Amino acid sequence: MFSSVKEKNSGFSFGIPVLTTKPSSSNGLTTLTAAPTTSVQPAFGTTTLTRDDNSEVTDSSETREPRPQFTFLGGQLKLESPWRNMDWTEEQKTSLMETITSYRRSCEEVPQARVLLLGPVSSGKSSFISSVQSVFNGRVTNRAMVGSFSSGFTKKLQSFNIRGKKGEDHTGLVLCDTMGMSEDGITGLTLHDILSVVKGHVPEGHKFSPDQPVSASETVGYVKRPSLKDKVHCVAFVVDASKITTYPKGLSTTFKQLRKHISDLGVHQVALLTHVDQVCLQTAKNVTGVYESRTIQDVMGKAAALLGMSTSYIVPVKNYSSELDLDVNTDVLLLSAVDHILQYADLYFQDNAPQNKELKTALDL
Ligand SMILES: Nc1nc2c(ncn2[C@@H]2O[C@H](COP(=O)(O)OP(=O)(O)OP(=O)(O)O)[C@@H](O)[C@H]2O)c(=O)[nH]1
Ligand SMILES: [Mg+2]
Repeated sequence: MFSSVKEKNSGFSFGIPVLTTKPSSSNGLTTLTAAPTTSVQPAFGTTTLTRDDNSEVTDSSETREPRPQFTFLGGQLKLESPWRNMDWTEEQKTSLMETITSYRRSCEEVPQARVLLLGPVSSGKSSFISSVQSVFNGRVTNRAMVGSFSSGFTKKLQSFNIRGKKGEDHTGLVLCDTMGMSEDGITGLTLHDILSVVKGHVPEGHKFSPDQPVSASETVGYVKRPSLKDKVHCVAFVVDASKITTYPKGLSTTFKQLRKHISDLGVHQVALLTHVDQVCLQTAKNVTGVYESRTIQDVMGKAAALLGMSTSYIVPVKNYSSELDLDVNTDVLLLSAVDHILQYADLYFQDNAPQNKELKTALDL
């Protein structure tokens, strides 16, 4: 039913040259430079990156054993073959759009799969929703950003029906946007409020406030007895590739706690690794290189450690941020992420479909 990406195991791990973007004055393009603190540890041969002060960071490790799996290209580490296979074509884009548009839950009771995006502030949650909408709209739009940029950050629970191509009905997917989660345990969305959303108690449009936890007595419109359609059916964590090594230490503990509680509710979880264009120059130039980039493979490993989940649940994504036009490769990557999410949302329905529930209960007895 779904066209999943196939993973290949390469089993190498290297340091990440974190790249920062600097707007170029004349042509409006961005240039990528390595942050001054970057340590470039890998491989053989010589790789040269430029610091913010334009001095060169050179890594020459001729004494090490050659590793034939990848080659250097333009100062970047490039694997000789991609570690996940992806078909970067218009046909693949069309096929993924059709799969997503025709997606129907394995559970009649629920009209749409509700997927909650969760992640630190500015990780790219709203941008992902906006980017997916753009693909289906056929042009780059920033609808999900309404009300977010004006106040700085997303504060409310907002659900977005993903519409099929122009003139077509809604897909079977609703993406739910929230406030950025707490990185320090003080600001941002709390564990309590997140679990209230997952359980389906929080009404649409609810404005989160760390001082006012969601409660039956205080929250206007609190859903006391949520039905299956009110609940969240899959959680997609969103983390920023360019911040993976600088997120506060406590964030990993928060993610792991959260994952345990969400798993206890029977909800499957996946993750989106955004901003991949900001950690790999080749991918910034051409997103088809995403699964050939050693840097991104390495960041994926670090994201997996941060989230406490296997890399097979994580997909890289490049959101539309400053672009004005759609790019077919970026679309394929975005649609593959949606396809990936839907596979795990569907598992929830398989587990909770009345006939399967009866079977599960019988097996549990
Ligand atoms: N280069 C690049 N920029 C991105 C990407 N995703 C998001 N951005 C930018 O990152 C910034 C934050 O993105 P948002 O989508 O607002 O992040 P958010 O997670 O919704 O943030 P909060 O609502 O504040 O929690 C914006 O300036 C986006 O344009 C990406 O994949 N690549
Ligand atoms: Mg947002």
